[in-house]
Amino acid sequence: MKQTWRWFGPNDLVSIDDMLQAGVEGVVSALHHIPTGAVWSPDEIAQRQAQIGVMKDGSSSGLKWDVVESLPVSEDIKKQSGDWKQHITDYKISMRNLHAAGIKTICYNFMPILDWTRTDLSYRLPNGATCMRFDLIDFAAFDIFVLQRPGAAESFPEHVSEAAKKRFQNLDDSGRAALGDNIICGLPGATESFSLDDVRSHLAQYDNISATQLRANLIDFLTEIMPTAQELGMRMCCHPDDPPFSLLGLPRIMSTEADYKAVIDAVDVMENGITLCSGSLGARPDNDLPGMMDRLGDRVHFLHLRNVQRESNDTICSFHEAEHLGGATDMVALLAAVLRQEAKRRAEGREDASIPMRPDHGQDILDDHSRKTQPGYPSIGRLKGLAELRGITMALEHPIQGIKASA
Ligand code: DNO
Repeated sequence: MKQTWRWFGPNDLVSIDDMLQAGVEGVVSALHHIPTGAVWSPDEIAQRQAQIGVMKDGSSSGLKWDVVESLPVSEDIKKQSGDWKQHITDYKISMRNLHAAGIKTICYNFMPILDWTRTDLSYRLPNGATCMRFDLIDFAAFDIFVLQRPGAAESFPEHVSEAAKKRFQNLDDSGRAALGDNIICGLPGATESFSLDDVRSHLAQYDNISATQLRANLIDFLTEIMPTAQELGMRMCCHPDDPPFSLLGLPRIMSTEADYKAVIDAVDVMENGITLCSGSLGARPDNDLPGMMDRLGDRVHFLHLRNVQRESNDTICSFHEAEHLGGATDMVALLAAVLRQEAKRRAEGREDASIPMRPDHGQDILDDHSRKTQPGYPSIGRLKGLAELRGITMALEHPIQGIKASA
């Protein structure tokens, strides 16, 4: 695995110098300031590469921009509305520009309207660390009483709607406002932030788009871009829905192994790949992460390694972000599956035998509480996660263990 780290650009309070000291080997970044749908020009790409390449004192960092996360897919492409064909043409130009700059792995997602979603950005754990949490009752309270989406109350199990009513009644004005802000103001990396009215009008545009239709639109998008990806040797990797179930009545189509299998089978080329995010997928009890790595591994082009603590065993449940080795996913088993996949690729002579991974998210611990970085992306919490993942990997790869391609 290549140990990478997400960097939001020059405004990120975690610097290139910081990540070097964390032992990072490569960088994941995006041109967040460019509006979704617009072409990423060679100049803009080169500028970000230059920023990644230097430390604060002007010396070389030795780091490169390895993975784009994300080259966003426009709402028009997802809905096949408006200028969607032009957006696809422009998407392919951005792919070509990135390839010309030496970048060959692109992460994207196909979540309608909202990217990743949490209700609490600073949930206090018993030891004083804080983390991000998705509370289903809070989310239902937002959906039913703040957004007042028609049909919202009926879309949750009765006990959830009842609990949401009580929760909302007990919140003061600032609590009610915070609920909405956390959900719709956009988490880092999300392409947009919305007002309540924006959300309502966006939602209306999905009234006639079923999950089947959205999947067909994703397949059309992939059918369009894959010839370019194949020509360039560009690895495209679709990030799962986070959380991996429908929100606000919207279709979500990349939440399970079966979802990935359907899309891989429909556009069956190696460049049509996966961002295996153990945290997003791990929020569902029916997702077996080590098994998914074993079964879909040859298409996994990028790994997000993190863990969640589910707070019930229901498919749609509350959860919070656990330590990287805590929570629901057996991280040792998952890493062993990754190493098996890498050994197989090496035996096959694949150039992508080393899969880029990043320690995804982290709890806020120690000095993270005063630095106030992007929600979910603290320096020390991530460094701890990376160090733990690195330790396991090193132990599994040690000759004492004898991991073999055939194991
Ligand atoms: C959250 C992230 C997501 C991810 C996009 C990928 O931390 O993993 O925002 O970057 O969904 O397209």
